[in-house]
Amino acid sequence: MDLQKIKDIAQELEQEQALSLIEAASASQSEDTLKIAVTGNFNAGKTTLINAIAGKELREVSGISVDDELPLRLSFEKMPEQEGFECFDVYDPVWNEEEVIFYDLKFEDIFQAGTFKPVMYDMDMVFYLVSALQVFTAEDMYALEQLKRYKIKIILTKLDAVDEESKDSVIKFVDDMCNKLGLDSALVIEKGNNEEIGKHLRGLLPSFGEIEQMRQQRADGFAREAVSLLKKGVERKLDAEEQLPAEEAAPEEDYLSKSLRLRNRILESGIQKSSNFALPDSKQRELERLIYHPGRKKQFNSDWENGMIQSTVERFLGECFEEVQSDLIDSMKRDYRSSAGSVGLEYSSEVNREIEEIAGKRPVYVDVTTAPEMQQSNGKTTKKVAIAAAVVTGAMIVPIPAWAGIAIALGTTATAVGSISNDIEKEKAKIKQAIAAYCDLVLSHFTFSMKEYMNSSYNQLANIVGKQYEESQKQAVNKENEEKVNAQKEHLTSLLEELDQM
Ligand SMILES: Nc1nc2c(ncn2[C@@H]2O[C@H](COP(=O)(O)OP(=O)(O)O)[C@@H](O)[C@H]2O)c(=O)[nH]1
Ligand SMILES: [Mg+2]
Repeated sequence: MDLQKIKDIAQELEQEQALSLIEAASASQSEDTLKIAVTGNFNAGKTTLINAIAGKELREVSGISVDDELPLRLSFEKMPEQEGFECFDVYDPVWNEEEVIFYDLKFEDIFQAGTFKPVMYDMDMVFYLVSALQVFTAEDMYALEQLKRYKIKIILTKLDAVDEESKDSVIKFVDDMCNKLGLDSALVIEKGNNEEIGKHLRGLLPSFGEIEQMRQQRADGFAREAVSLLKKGVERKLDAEEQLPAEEAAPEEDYLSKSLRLRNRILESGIQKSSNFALPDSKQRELERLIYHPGRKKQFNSDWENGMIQSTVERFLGECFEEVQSDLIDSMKRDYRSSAGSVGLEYSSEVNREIEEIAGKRPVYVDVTTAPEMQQSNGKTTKKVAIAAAVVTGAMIVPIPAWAGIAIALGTTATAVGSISNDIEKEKAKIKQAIAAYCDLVLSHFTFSMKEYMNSSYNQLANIVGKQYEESQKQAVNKENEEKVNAQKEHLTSLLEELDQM
């Protein structure tokens, strides 16, 4: 198995447990010295056993747990100190031949957050101590499960502390348990002399050939376990990635404020455009001429009354509107291009269509109504022509007040430009004046409504552009995310294939 490759994958996935398994699998185990971990539950008799092996009290045995107590290393030749251990070198010709090192390890020295501590990476064998007073506790079962890759020998301690009549049943229970766990039967240590213990333990040591095989098997076991952990990890990640594209990606934080700025720029262009809008004076004179001359010729008769003003004013305003409209469309397109920047280029043909849609509705509508005959206070009957003009821009209707209002304001005799009178010549000047005032009013209302029309058109454009910008940002981020997710999926799938082949 390619341990380096597995390690790389474990590192990439930040799988601590697999990483520690790989460390354990790849620890250098070429040395001849056999390393044995003496471990087991608190108070099981580990230190007592190590002392017995050493033939002297290396460390005081105690019924109390000392948290900062360093694990103990016992070797039988002069060896360099090992950091994190309390090291003892004991000369003993018998053990020296064996080239073995014992470690007195509490659970805390072995395990950390469900993984092995590095001290376990190159252990060859585990002497697992079980106290006869407390056989196979839950902690024991957990530890033995974790240590299953090691060659384990169960050592039963404190049997001397058990009632004579219970001993056999305790031993039987321990043997059955060992059997169930697939372990050799336990070594029972009666409290006896050190030489005896030494002899027993030496008998448990594996031969050179066995050591080689054990090491290989353990390394393979660790590596396989790491691979299967990694596979599970990759599969979980792949599952998680599958869920991702469904979520809408959030664009950069400031995209909304950018979109607001964009809207504002366009709105400001509209406000500026509309506040600068004015019809030239010549338009008023033109309209006055159009109304006055045909009216006079026809003596303001009923034909004129019924149609002339209506068609004249309507057509005139229609033409004015067309000029304003095409100018507005051009300026909206220009302002959009300069405000929206790169987004503007990307969407310009779409937005140009929208602009024509917004501004392109035919909006001019002028309504002229005839007022009923009215009785004047001096008894004369006057027929007034009330002219109501309205400019309709899209959904917006701005009515121009009825003509009658102006006529009244102008004075007593000429009640209206459209008054049917036999004495038109005499009233000429006043009629002219009234027509001028009428035209002025019509055109100033037209101007006002054109300003509104521009503002509302720019408003709609700003909305479209803002939304478009937000949409384009979202799409860009979504696309980027999707690409990332796809690349990650591809990568994970290839990792899974590699792990499958291991
Ligand atoms: N009766 C009896 N007591 C033992 C035996 N082994 C250890 N003890 C006692 O159990 C206690 C804990 O032993 P210790 O070696 O410190 O256990 P550790 O916590 O596993 O290191 C001490 O009081 C020892 O004297 C044994 O085989 N028989
Ligand atoms: Mg101890």
